[in-house]
Amino acid sequence: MKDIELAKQILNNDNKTIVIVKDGKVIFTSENKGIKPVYEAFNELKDELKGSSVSDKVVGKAASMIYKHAYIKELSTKLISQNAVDILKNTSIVFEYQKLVSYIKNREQSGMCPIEALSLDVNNIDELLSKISDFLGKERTLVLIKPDAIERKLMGEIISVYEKNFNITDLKMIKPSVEIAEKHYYEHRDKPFFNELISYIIRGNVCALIIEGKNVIERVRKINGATDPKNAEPDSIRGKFALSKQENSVHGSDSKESAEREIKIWFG
Ligand code: IDP
Ligand code: MG
Repeated sequence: MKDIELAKQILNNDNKTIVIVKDGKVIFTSENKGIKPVYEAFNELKDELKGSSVSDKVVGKAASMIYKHAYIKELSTKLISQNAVDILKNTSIVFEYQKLVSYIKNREQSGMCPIEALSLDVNNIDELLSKISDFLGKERTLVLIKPDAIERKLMGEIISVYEKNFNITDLKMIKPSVEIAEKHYYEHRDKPFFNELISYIIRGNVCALIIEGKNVIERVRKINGATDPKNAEPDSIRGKFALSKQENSVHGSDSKESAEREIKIWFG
C-alpha cells in the first residue's frame, strides 16, 4: 500500500494515535490517544529517527505524505529543517490529525515553518494535502533578457512586466561564455541555427532572473509570447519587442526540469 493510502486509512481510524512507517513498513503504532505517546514513541525511537525534534517529524509527516504526489524537490531546507529532510528520505510518520492540530496550536507561532502554519485552519487530511500541494505548486523558472533587448535598453521595461506578475527572487547581469551558452541551448545542438544562436547569445550582456510564482513556467511563456514574433500576441514581450525569430528578446524555461537545469547553469 502506498504511504498516502496508509496514512489516510490510519488518520480515519479513531483507534490509532500514531503510526511510524519506515522503509515502507509500519514499525510503531500506538492505540492510545493524546500527544504523550507520541513523545514516548519518539523517545523510544530516537536513535533510529536520528534524534530530531517532534516538530521535525510533524513536518516530515506532512511532507512525506505528499512526497509521491506533489512537486517536492523544492521542499528543501528553505521550508523545513534538515532533520525533516533526512527523515523524509526513509521514514513516514503519521499522526492522528486532530492531535496534530492541537499540538501545533499550542506552539509558538513564530517558530513555525510554513507547512506547519498551513495546517492550522484546515479540517481534514484531504484539505491539508491540497493546501500543501497548492503551497508547493509555487514554481521557479529561469528568464533571460537577451542581448538584443539589453542593447536597446529595454531591460527595465521587461523586468517590470515580470515584477508586476510574479516574485523575482534573484537577478544578475552576465556576459555568457560559450560554455554557458552551449549548456543552456544543449537541446538545440543539432539544429541548423545552433552556431548562430550561440554567437547571438554571447555577443553582449544577458540579464538572468529567477522568478517564482504559481504556474510561473507556463505563465511566463505566455507573457513572453511565441518564439517567432510574427506569431506572438501583440501585447506579449516578444510581440512588442522581438526583432526576429532568433533575436526574440527573452527566454523562459519550458518545464520544471528545464527550469532547475537552467537555474543551475546560470546561478550555480
Ligand atoms: P523558445 O525560446 O520559445 O523556447 P526554442 O525553440 O526553444 O524557443 O528556441 C530557442 C531559441 O533559439 C529561440 O528563443 C530563438 O532565439 C532561437 N531560435 C529558435 N528557432 C530558430 C530559428 O528557426 N532560427 C533562428 N533562431 C531560432
Ligand atoms: Mg526553448
